Amino acid sequence: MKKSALQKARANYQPKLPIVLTGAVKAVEGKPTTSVADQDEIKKLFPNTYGLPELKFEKNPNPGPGKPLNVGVILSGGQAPGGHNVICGLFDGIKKIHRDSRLFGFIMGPGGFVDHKYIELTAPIINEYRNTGGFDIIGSGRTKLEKKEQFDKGLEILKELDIKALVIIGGDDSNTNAAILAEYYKEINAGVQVIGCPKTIDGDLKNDLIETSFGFDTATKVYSEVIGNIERDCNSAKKYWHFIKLMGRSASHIALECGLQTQPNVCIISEEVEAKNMTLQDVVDNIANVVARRAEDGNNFGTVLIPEGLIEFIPAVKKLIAELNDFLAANAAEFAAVAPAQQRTFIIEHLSKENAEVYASLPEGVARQLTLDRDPHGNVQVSLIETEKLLSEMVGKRLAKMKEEGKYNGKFSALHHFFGYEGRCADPSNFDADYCYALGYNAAQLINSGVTGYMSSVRNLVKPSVQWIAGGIPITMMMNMERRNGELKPVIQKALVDLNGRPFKKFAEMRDNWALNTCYVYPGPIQYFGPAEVCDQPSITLQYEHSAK
Ligand code: FBP
Repeated sequence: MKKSALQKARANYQPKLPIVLTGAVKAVEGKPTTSVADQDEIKKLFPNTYGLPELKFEKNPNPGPGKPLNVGVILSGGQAPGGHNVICGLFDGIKKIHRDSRLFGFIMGPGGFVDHKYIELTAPIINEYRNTGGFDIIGSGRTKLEKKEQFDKGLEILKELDIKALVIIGGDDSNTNAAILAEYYKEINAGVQVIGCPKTIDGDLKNDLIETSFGFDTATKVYSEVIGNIERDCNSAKKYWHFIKLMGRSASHIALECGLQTQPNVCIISEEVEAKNMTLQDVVDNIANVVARRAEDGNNFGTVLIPEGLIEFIPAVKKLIAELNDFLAANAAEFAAVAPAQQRTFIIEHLSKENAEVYASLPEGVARQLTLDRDPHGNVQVSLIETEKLLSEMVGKRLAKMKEEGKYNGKFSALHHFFGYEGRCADPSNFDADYCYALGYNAAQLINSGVTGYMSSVRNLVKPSVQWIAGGIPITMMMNMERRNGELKPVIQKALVDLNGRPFKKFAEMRDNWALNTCYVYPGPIQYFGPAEVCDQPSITLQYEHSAK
């Protein structure tokens, strides 16, 4: 396959490991853990894997002889930069423990595990993918691993290949399933360990011991580069308002990080919209006011960042979605039989009065999307809702009204963008290349320590990578009970933007200035070679969250 000059040069990059992982390690146990909420329920559901201690690796001056490890790996859910390096680190880690260790990759996500589709990942294959973006080494998928039959079917292939450990690289939903699988294999004495790895560009799988999910750093740097380019265009032509929707299914971490990097005129944070109990019209009015104030200074241009999950955070819409989820889960067949043209009326007739009114007030496209198929984890597919167009249309209408009232006298011409897929498979930044390689290498050490139901944890990430701390945390520790598809289920608690956290507070201090004055910052493309201050900076979110600690 033809390679670009950068690809060839990048293949030789040697990710930097935390110093502790450069030799043999021993796992030191910390305190027993409890789940973040609903302790009694989670304990009951995970009798074999609840309450395990945190683990931290330390150097082992007297290691015993290593044994060969056969390991399986699955990439699950949306792509995130650095996934290949997790697999490369895992491969190198198990080979270091014993050169006869073998790694098997299940094809196209959890589905490949259940259907016994796999390849052995050998050194020539691994070497082709070092430091590259994408998940194409084995592919990914969103099949939800949750049923006993799937676990049993998967176990058949694990037994056949003599695989003793499975590494699941995924987001909160996939790691929830990793915990359920770990519990089940422990309960039936299957002799298979399950280890999770924190992946998602959305940045919402994090806590004190998982400081960030991998891929967030690279994806936000790619989006920020392009937002910066748009801002510069916008500031040159001075005639368009750019409405830019950014991926991040639920939490607004991506929008906030890109906002901090590029200083746009408006950056909406869904969590704030929810906390302030705002309506869609409130959000629109806020943007329209900024447009009008800028127009007074003769500035008929600007940039607006919109998080993908906004709609779901508007309290009235959130309530509506909750009722719709339960209703559609319970009446799937009946709803499927209704002709598309009648579906809106059918829904309105079956919802509670309050939710029916909200549903009826939504533009046709948004209303339709809310009733379309959920993803396998029961989530509304928010990336398909064109919020950027919806908002700009509503802002246009509001401005027209303000004009009539003599409160606005400018020009409003809007352009729309959606950045998501542009960043999910980018070549990992140095940060993600190092972090991912360390996560994979560390997963090999967790397997070698014999534990199950743990997530690979590498932290102290604002320090140079050699100073990173490596260990593992029980996945059950991150869980609480939530309603999914009409039922209460144990799931990893999503980390939303903390409105009391430093990243949001810093943003809130500066945004009024950014709104009126043009304060754009142009981050430029990710740099892989050059001085550390240009190439190795972690995200601003991570810096604000951890540099003060
Ligand atoms: P994960 O949580 O699986 O990492 O996915 C992240 C994401 O990129 C979201 O930001 C987005 O809403 C979703 O995937 C889109 O997924 P798909 O391309 O499968 O529709």
